[in-house]
Amino acid sequence: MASFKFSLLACGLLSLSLLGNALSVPAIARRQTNTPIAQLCRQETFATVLSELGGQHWPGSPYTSQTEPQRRDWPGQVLIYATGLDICGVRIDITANIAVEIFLPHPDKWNNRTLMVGNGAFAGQTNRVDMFSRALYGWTTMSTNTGHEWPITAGLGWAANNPELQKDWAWRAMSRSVPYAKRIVEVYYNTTTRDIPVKHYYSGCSTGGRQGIRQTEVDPNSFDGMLLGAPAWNVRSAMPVISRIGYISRTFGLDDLSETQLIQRLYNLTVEKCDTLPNTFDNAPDGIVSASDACLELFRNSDIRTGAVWEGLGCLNNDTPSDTCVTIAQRQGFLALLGADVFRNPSDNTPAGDGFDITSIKDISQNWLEADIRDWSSNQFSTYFLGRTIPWNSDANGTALLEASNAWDREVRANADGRVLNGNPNLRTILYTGTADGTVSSYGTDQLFSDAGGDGNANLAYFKIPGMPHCVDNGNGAVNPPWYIGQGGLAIVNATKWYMPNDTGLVDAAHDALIALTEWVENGRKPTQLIATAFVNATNNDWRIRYQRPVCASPRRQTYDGEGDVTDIGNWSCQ
Ligand SMILES: *[C@@H]1O[C@H](CO)[C@@H](O)[C@H](O)[C@H]1NC(C)=O
Ligand SMILES: *[C@@H]1O[C@H](CO)[C@@H](O)[C@H](O)[C@H]1NC(C)=O
Ligand SMILES: *[C@@H]1O[C@H](CO)[C@@H](O)[C@H](O)[C@H]1NC(C)=O
Ligand SMILES: *[C@@H]1O[C@H](CO)[C@@H](O)[C@H](O)[C@H]1NC(C)=O
Ligand SMILES: *[C@@H]1O[C@H](CO)[C@@H](O)[C@H](O)[C@H]1NC(C)=O
Ligand SMILES: *[C@@H]1O[C@H](CO)[C@@H](O)[C@H](O)[C@H]1NC(C)=O
Ligand SMILES: CC(=O)N[C@H]1CO[C@H](CO)[C@@H](O)[C@@H]1O
Ligand SMILES: CC(=O)N[C@H]1CO[C@H](CO)[C@@H](O)[C@@H]1O
Repeated sequence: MASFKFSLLACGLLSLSLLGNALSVPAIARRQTNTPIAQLCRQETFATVLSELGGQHWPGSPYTSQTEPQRRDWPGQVLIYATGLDICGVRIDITANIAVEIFLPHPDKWNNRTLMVGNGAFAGQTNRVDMFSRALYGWTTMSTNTGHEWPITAGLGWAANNPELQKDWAWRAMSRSVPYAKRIVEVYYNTTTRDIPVKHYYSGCSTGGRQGIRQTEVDPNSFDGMLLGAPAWNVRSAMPVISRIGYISRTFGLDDLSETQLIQRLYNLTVEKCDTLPNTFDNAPDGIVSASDACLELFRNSDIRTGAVWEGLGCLNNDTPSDTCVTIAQRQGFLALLGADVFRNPSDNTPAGDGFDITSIKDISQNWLEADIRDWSSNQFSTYFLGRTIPWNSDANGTALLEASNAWDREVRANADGRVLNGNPNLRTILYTGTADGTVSSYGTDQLFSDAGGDGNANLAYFKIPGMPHCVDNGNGAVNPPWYIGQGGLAIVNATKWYMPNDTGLVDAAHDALIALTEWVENGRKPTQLIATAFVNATNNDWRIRYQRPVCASPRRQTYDGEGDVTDIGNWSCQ
């Protein structure tokens, strides 16, 4: 099996690098029908669906204009007859702007499952990397462009004065793409006549997580199982809160750039003070703050001028700015960034945001404090989505932004409601988040879990991964904790990283949450724990295993037995 996986992936990369040259590759699986993929992957094969559902088929049109966006591209050109891989790729423009893309493995290699993968942020483009990495393992994968073709790096201008495009992004592109893709699958594999019991899955993180829930609201029968990471479900509050991050960072002087140094020092201090904490479940000296709530309390309860907990930042009670001093204002700004208490909904005075875990400070910094991002997340959101520029500093409590954002969501309907994950007997959901997530706060994901019925929902399993930033390790972690559970979205980091480590044997229900989900949906085995993996250096494509640790489904928690090597999985259990 291991060598099968290896040759499959190796062949894939080889033929990609030769850009579709007809090259002979070794047989990688014995076919039953022996029908060459080129014979199946023809425009005529899809003609039925096209005439039935409308849309336009674009065989083999290369996506040369999209090599850069989001680094999610297939490295090379589009495949339509990926002969060496035995995958048929097809893109259909359902409307003038909504496209769906589908990768169809050869029928003899198909695992009878489909996987819709989600997108990220406001970017418009099909997510080919997540599609590709699972198609190699026999999944039929599909993805929507969310209704616009626009690299995230080009900002949010695509949405300007265009609520229809915004609705496509919010839910409509997905709602058109899912049934369309399913129908393609039906026809391509002849599933009805052959009586194949197809199971439909979903995997996405951040906006991708939100899209899965939103699609389930539109059609509760869309999927049999969903793997949802840090769903950005609360868009209407999150965007104003992100604007507030810009406001706070400027007000408290966290944006002058000794920033990297400053943020690193604040982060280091949290680890120094909270790596282990008495009277909490975190007794592991592993450089990872697991009991982050208790840690935040420790900092909040310590006098900002004289409290010993702040000592490591220099200039305690002597607020003279210097290279080695984190000023009192900056310390206040640090706490303000983490809190939701400043920013309240105008209607009912409830906190607009959920606050961030204390160790998410590096993720906050990387994702929101940098000047170019701060501009698009605050000003561009209000300018292009809300229809008028509401500057980050127009209103200290954010009332104007929040009101406009709530009004916007009443029309566009981007927010997703976790209650839809409860009470649907045909839907199993695995939800996960990282406690160092500074983009979609893990407290927000806690809220979603609670809305969805929490531990009382037998069809829901929730994993909180200590030390994991947003969706994936985005390269800012000095610690690099075990976070890998086969989640989607690694394409955000670097498209050359096909997330499947082909040589580590991790593509199984113990290590890979999507495989665990299939076990649950198809065999009734609900996952109670997953083994999370840290690699030697994922940023550098070095996928050798560094160490592993269990992560446990709520309400249990990964617990160190108190003795021996903290990187030895044998010294951990779910309690
Ligand atoms: C898919 O379903 C068909 C029909 O039930 C079955 O013959 C085949 O073995 C299934 N394939 C897999 C990989 O389970
Ligand atoms: C579908 O399968 C049935 C039964 O095997 C077969 O008779 C029919 O020709 C197939 N249709 C297509 C379009 O392949
Ligand atoms: C933070 O801690 C790391 C790891 O201990 C260390 O390498 C780094 O120099 C520290 N950074 C600062 C700014 O203190
Ligand atoms: C927000 O600030 C405005 C003034 O800018 C004030 O009128 C309003 O009462 C404040 N709202 C809340 C909820 O604090
Ligand atoms: C991992 O690789 C990246 C990219 O090459 C490099 O910048 C980083 O220093 C490496 N990290 C470690 C811990 O070696
Ligand atoms: C992706 O990673 C590869 C290998 O580490 C590196 O050469 C390349 O520059 C990276 N690409 C981007 C866009 O970061
Ligand atoms: C051990 C092993 O087979 N590793 C391979 C995994 O896939 C990459 C990409 O094809 C290869 O470069 C590795 O050699
Ligand atoms: C149960 C178990 O595997 N314990 C391990 C704890 O860590 C030490 C190394 O520090 C191992 O020797 C033990 O086997």
